[in-house]
Amino acid sequence: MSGSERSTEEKIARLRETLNEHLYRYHVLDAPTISDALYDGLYHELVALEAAHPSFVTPDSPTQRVGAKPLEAFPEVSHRVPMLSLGNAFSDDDIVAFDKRCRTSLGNANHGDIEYACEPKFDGLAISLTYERGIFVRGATRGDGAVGEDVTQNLRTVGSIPLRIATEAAVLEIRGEVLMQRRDFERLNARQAANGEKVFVNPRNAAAGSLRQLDPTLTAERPLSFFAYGIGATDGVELPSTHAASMDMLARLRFPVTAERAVVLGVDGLRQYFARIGAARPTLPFDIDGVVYKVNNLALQQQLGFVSRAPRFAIAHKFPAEEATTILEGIDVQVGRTGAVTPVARLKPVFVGGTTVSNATLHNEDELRRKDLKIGDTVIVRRAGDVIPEVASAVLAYRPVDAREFVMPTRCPKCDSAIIRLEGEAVARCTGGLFCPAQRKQALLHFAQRRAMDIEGLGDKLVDQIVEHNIVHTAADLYRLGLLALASLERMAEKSAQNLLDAIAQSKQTTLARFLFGLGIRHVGEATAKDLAKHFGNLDRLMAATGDELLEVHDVGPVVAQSIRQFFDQPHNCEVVAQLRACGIRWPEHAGVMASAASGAVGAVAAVELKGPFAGKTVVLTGTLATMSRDEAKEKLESVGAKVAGSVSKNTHFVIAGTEAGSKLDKAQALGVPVLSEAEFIVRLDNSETH
Ligand code: D41
Repeated sequence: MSGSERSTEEKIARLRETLNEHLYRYHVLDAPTISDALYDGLYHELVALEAAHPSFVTPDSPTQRVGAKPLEAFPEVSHRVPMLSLGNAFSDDDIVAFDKRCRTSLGNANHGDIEYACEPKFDGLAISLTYERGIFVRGATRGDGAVGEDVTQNLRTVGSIPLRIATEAAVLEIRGEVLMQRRDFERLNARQAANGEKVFVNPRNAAAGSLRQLDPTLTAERPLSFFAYGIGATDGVELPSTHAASMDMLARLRFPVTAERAVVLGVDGLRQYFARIGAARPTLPFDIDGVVYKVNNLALQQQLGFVSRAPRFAIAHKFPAEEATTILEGIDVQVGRTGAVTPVARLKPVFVGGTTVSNATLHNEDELRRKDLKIGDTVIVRRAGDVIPEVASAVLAYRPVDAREFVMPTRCPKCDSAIIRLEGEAVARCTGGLFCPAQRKQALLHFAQRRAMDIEGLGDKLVDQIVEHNIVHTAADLYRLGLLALASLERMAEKSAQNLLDAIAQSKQTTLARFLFGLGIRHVGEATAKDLAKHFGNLDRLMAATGDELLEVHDVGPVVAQSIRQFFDQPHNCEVVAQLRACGIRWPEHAGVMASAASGAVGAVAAVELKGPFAGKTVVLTGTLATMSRDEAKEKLESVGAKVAGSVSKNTHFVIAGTEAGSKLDKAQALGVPVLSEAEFIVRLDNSETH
């Protein structure tokens, strides 16, 4: 390299440092020290130098934030460590219960009040940023927690996200929320309106829409912000021992971390924090929908672990619902799967809690009377975050003289059968049963859902059509569908009709628990269906069980037992079950807990064949898992029918790789054995049947 080249390279490096420093001061510290015009001047100087000397361009140059080409679609990214979701708390009682759960679970490991790290709950989109040896290499949306979308080039345009950080770590993954600050949102909407373009309803939607642009130059024009709230996968870094210290570390690495974070002690500390942030909420520059509490000590977090996909060590405490007033224009009725007739408020559309609401459930007749709602009333509509909207009350002072009382119809609007309400029951029901198209639709959707028979592609619109055209009456009819009947439906090409038939055929191999849940017996949810399947092991035994025998099942009480008995006492239901079996629906049967207990046999429960991704598979664990210990992972795998082996061979079905996985991972890759990330592992566990 010549002397002049060296000095050009140095000049470029200096400019880059200067510009990065000003970006940090502007976007993260919110304290710029130079004017926008001066910044732009320096920026264009760098652009010109880099254009003349392309070999000196580095990935962390501020010029690399823009200019990437539009994508056709976002590629998928597997999260190495799952992006868990957060449980919700809405009341002081919920918080007391959360603290109690933590203290109880920690038992002796904890003395006195628990220390909690608290932060506002940003109302944006959860994302992950991966840095390798300090360079930003990948940004992804949360997706389902296991697999998200690669939005790297869009995230590069976000000024507060550093393209390079001062760490030697081989991998450091930062998690946080992308959002749009209120001021930026107002400005963007004004600009959109002036250009005759779409105006966004709220900052969250604006942020989501901006992040999901396939053309990064469009994202670059949208003022997005980022706040970090956690750390995901790491490799080659020592993490501090508390969440608060991790956040301090991120702040030192120049990530935006909220100034509103705090560490408090016990429930009283949580209450004070909630009150403080609640009071500050209107003056914050961005929308928040609550606060988040996390057990501060990371070792204790690890010990608390998680349930399903939410950590036990953290909870989101949501702010009370937002309210708005509007007019109750009418009350319609909706017929559900079990025939329950629900009054639904038809409202003059009103903007509340971030969205426009035009319908709200009124639950049942008694609730309606208790609230004294009349058609024509001015009503208060309430909505909290992602919770369904409800009509809280009527403003009696505004009641018009011609306000009308709601009268529950005596006949079903869908099938004209009688609607009756039994003594002591809150709900009125359509007596049409499966004769009623509304009930039939709901029953079919329930049967086909992922957690039941899992018939992919059998959704709302399709069920509407096959029921309206009288092509399908019962679930058994699904298994007799032909290509011709399906292909004649609206928006149904032959290819999608065939896909649906394949999905229906595939659903025949199932488990007893899924099948039972799918039948839609009142009070038999997924958990009860699993308990019943485990207890009886076989459908005929369950169908023949007396009320008393049913009561022996774990968690089955008199109401559930009676409902099951009533279901199988209906010849019609037994007929459908028989038809379904005749159509080839199969599940592995076993002796059942009841049978083996009765015979006095010890350990006589036949090896149950489970359905699921790990059933009968040989799995090897390697590396460190972030959300559970090695023993827990082994236990979980075994409970879903896997065999956990110590070494990788060509007979290994999966290797589950945590962070810092070593030679086992190399061997798996050499042998072509599928490797799962921790996140993929957890999502698959969730889809597994357990012993
Ligand atoms: O501000 C937030 N929206 C926020 C979200 C936050 N401050 N902390 C969070 N912490 C977590 C855990 C404890 C699971 C790492 C979160 C989220 N999760 C989260 N965001 C979206 C899904 C989960």
